[in-house]
Amino acid sequence: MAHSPFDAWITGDDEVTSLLAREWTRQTTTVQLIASENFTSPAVMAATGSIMTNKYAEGYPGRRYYGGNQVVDEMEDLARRRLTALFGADHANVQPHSGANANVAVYQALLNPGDTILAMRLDQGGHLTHGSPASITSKIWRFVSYGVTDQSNDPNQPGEIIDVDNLRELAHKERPKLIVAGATAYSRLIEPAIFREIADEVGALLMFDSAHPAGLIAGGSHPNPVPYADAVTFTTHKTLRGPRGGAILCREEHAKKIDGAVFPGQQGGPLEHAIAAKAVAFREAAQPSFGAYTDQVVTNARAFAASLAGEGFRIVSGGTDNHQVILDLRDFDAELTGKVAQEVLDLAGITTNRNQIPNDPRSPFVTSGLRLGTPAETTAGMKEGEFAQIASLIARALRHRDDEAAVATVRGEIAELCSGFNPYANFVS
Ligand code: DSN
Repeated sequence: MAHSPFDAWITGDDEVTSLLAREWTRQTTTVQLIASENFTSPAVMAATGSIMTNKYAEGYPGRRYYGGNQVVDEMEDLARRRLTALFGADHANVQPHSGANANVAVYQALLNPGDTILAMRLDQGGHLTHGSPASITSKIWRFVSYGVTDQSNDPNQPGEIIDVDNLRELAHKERPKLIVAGATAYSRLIEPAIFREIADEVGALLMFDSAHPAGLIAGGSHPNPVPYADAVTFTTHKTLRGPRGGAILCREEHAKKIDGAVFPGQQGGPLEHAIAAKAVAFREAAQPSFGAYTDQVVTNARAFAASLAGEGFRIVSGGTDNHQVILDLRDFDAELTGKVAQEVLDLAGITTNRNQIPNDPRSPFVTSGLRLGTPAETTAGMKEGEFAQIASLIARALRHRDDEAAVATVRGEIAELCSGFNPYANFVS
């Protein structure tokens, strides 16, 4: 059985050790294409599993409600300093447990209940916290949604990009207090400058939810929203390749309110072990090699999209500028749903998630789309050639989805491919 670096620490608990070993095997013998996942460095994992997990530290450095925080204060200060330097921001809050918490904290800090927020439609790529009826956000604030342009057959302007005219029109009509830029299932560049321009036209604040592209921004592959936005929120575990968690960057004028909204507004004790791991990740993201990594993430996504198009899939928006490729499965096979594709690919050792596409006639549970991402396997060292191979294996598994032996053959080929690209190979004993 494969071992993870942590097995030695968990002696005498066979159930947990065995589950960890199984997950270790799953992650390293199948292909990870969830666009919001990555492989952290062993240093990030070690900090996440460190002694900092023992400490209560409600408050902020120098202003805690518990004793014994001398070292923790230095650690949180280090994480804040590294993060403000990485993005050139005035102020950082590294305590949010997730991107969702970070978003709600910004709303809570900058708005009153009932204020209007203009954000992206969930079924066209937005996030639950951008006003989904299922999210607490829609019960506290009034959301108005912008979407994407219609699909077109012109290969030079395929459509399905943020409809800036509609965004501007809605902003002028609704006069939102806050405009939210950012998405979770959108493969095109989101230009911060145009959002700032529209926000200024109507006197709105601007929040940039950069949960997905944060690493691409840190690596210099995408433009930095910090000079344009009042607040920038993100998760630390997607393209940024850190531990699970969130963070907020903001202008100095909003710092006190945003800190107060995170704690005591929403959260209790910060996860100082996660903050230690965030500090590690921010340092890693500041290295020149991280920029080479994020450039490769985008290069791989473009190559992947081209290969998938060659297999007969329609690529939503005609391509990608980031780490995501969103497939419309209907051209490939009108009967194939996102749900079935995800399940078949799981059996084939290819981990993906189903996703609604713009104007999807199917429900969010079934969907006509599949979201794919390149961050994790790029960390493992895969390049354009490997992504072309994965595209062909995806198509083969889906074409022969009723043939168990054919799907099992794909799984074998995937395992063979992964054996050459295990990001933790040096740690397997
Ligand atoms: N779960 C995240 C994603 O997969 O994009 C959004 O919160």
